[in-house]
Amino acid sequence: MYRYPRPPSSEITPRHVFEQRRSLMKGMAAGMALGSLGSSPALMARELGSVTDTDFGQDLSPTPLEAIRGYSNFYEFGTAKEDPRQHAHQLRTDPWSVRVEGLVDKPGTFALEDLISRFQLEERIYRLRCVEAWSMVIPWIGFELRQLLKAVQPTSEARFVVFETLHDPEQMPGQKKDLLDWPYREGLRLDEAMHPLTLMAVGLYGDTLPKENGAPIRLVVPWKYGFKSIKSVVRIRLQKEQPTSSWQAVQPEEYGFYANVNPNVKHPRWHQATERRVGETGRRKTLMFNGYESEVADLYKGMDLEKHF
Ligand SMILES: Nc1nc2c(c(=O)[nH]1)N[C@H]1C(S)=C(S)[C@@H](COP(=O)(O)O)O[C@H]1N2
Ligand SMILES: [Mo]
Repeated sequence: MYRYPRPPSSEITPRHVFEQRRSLMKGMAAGMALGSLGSSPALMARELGSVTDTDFGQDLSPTPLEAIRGYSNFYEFGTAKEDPRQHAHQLRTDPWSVRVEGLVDKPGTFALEDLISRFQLEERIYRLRCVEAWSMVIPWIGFELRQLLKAVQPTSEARFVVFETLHDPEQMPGQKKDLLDWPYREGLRLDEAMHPLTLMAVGLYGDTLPKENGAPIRLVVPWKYGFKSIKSVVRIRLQKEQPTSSWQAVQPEEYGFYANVNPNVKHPRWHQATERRVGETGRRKTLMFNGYESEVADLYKGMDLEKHF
């Protein structure tokens, strides 16, 4: 179903991802096919393909762009919520490429513009629930990670997918501090990575990704706590062993490998049964798997979710 909750026009940046894409593909034949598009995000979303709204309730009105940009976690640029907005401009995102390697038949280094032109982009309006018990609703633009994984052809040995953020302490001064096991690293089971909800986002609100939100390409796994959705990805590796994520490495009792949003599994520091939607005053009940239970529960059938938190 096509549905685009239209934000106030002041929140829409007029340049949109398609103009970016057109300029990236300047001189290429594909650029001509995009030439007839109008500038409205709604039209753009329709042209991109489907708009997936997996919630039939009222709780998917997107959080204003200013809040999404101004309240974020990106420890490479500082630990306060407003730090990334202030400092992420230092990140150079062009040129950018993503190396995909490990247990695959066709490893490769993909330039960002190749990923954008090769895979079907869609708008997906997803909840994002941070383990710190705040949440947002973000209208992402991206492609399903499974498209990229299929392209590199995982071998029968591959069980897990590891993601890494750029490691460059000159551009990302937070990496000079002993906060995390840099570069920021996350992992998924291969079946989680192949799930159709799992996105590689290259934009939000109809534009390219703001740097503070993980430009130019980041992972989005909407049923897991936000820390799994690693930003500014440069490397994806398929492997046999379950990896240890950067957060798990520093605080294994707080951050598990699975990190599925679960109101029934306690966390030592934050109450997980409810959450504060950024911009709202009251609290909402946290939904099992962040509201995506019907789509993802099968992935965890028979697993003890207290133990595999
Ligand atoms: N590289 C990197 N990725 C990261 C983080 C980070 O500090 N560094 N923070 C994570 C956390 S804790 C959250 S909640 C989300 C926040 O994404 P947003 O700022 O786009 O809302 O990014 C995740 N990805
Ligand atoms: Mo988070």
